[in-house]
Amino acid sequence: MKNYYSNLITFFLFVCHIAVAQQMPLDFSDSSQIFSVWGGSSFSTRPSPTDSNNTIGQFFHSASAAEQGFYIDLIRPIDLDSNSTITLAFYAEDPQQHTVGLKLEQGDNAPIQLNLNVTSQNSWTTLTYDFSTIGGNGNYNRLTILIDIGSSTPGAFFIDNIDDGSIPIASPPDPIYNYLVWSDEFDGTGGINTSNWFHQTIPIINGQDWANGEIQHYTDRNINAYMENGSLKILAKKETYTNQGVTKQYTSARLNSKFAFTYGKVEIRAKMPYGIGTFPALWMLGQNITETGGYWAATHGTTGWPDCGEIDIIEHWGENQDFVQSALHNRSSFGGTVNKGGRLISNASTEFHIYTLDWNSNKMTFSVDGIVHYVYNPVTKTIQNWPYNAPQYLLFNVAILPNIASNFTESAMEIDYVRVYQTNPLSIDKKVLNDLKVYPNPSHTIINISSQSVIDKVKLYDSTGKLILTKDKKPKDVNIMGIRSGFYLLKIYSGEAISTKKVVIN
Ligand SMILES: [Ca+2]
Ligand SMILES: [Ca+2]
Repeated sequence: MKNYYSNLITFFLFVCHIAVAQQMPLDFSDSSQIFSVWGGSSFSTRPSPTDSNNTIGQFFHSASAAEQGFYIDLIRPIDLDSNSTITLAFYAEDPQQHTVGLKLEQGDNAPIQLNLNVTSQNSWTTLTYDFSTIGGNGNYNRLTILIDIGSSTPGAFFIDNIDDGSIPIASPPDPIYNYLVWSDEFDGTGGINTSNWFHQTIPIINGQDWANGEIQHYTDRNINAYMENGSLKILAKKETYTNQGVTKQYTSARLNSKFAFTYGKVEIRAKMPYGIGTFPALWMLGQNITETGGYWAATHGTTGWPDCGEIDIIEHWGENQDFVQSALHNRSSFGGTVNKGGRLISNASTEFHIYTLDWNSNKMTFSVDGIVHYVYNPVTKTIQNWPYNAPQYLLFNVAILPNIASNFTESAMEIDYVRVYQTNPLSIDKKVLNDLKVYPNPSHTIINISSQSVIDKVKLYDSTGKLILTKDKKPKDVNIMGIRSGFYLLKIYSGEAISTKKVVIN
């Protein structure tokens, strides 16, 4: 969401710069086996023309630039000392001869490359690259594929089973986030639900301006954010408005969620606004950000941007209609960040699409309508590239950029729902406290917690999985006065142990 101009420049240089870490062999069965591209190439996965159950890579050489290609950064390097040979299966639909180059980079030694010629119309041919023939040795982290370099003829080619003979390291399965912990379906009418959302209206730069050269004021009026027909509308308008003593010609809204969380899946069904100069975003910031006027700043603000970490689930620019982008900003790269990926979807401004972030301790996966377009997964996580082990909150806004069309009057981003899922609290109790007691149960005032072990914190969830309250600082009881009667789950944390007790509030 930040530093729009440098983002835009980088966007034109690297249309789809994706830094995916992945392991050899590559058979494209894992949705994170995505090649990054440059020079006008494009990459996607698809079924094999000879076996619809086998996923393969489609490598499109556009012939629009002198040099173009495809690369993938590996979580575990290729080790030529163990095995100097790499094989891959290649398939072309035309009868021409093609040159397929394999280049190894970012290694112990200088980059090395082998080129092989192949004619393989409508059939798979295995190409064998023996790097011992050019003295290759040591480890390499990046594998690059170059097809028909220098040729002016475009073509789409299929590749599968890129194999260096190594055995992948089994990684633990990703957590499954299917337990709803927070949501807003926007079923009401009128203004936003203020138990879920906060209107951020004070400009963050000297109380006067927003980032990226944006020219709007954000207001807390229902005109700019309201619920109608089952969805939230954030309406950007052309109108003269004064806030903090500064008069501007456009208004809009910027919402902060009053819910923050670490790890989980966020699903947002939304429709973008329309018009050159509109700049909507569905995004997140670290709860610890010290940003002026932000909902959490007074209670949790300790850390500036970008060290707090920013997650842009989706951004859209009106002058680049239907291109949606996901990006990360943190100390390792911010402003014109390299940590981003996007794709074209059809009808971003006229149809609802489901924008999803799946965020666990290992990686973030961004998708639209279930199709992954970006995975962020630094091989070595540091505070610089991975401040994402702490709570983040959601922001929804529509910004106006200086290139707004002169005939723009208003346009809305519509959000049908936002849903946050985490792992089922009942499924992750690893070790329980055998002497744990919660009483009285049912209760309508206080629930006492007793155990020989020190209780670190407790969390209370309602029957839909929504987090109702968290109490830390070694609680001995939970005050449940004012909470609606019903069935609840109380999760109790003590060291490694997590116990869940059913409680009834009456
Ligand atoms: Ca395959
Ligand atoms: Ca809805």
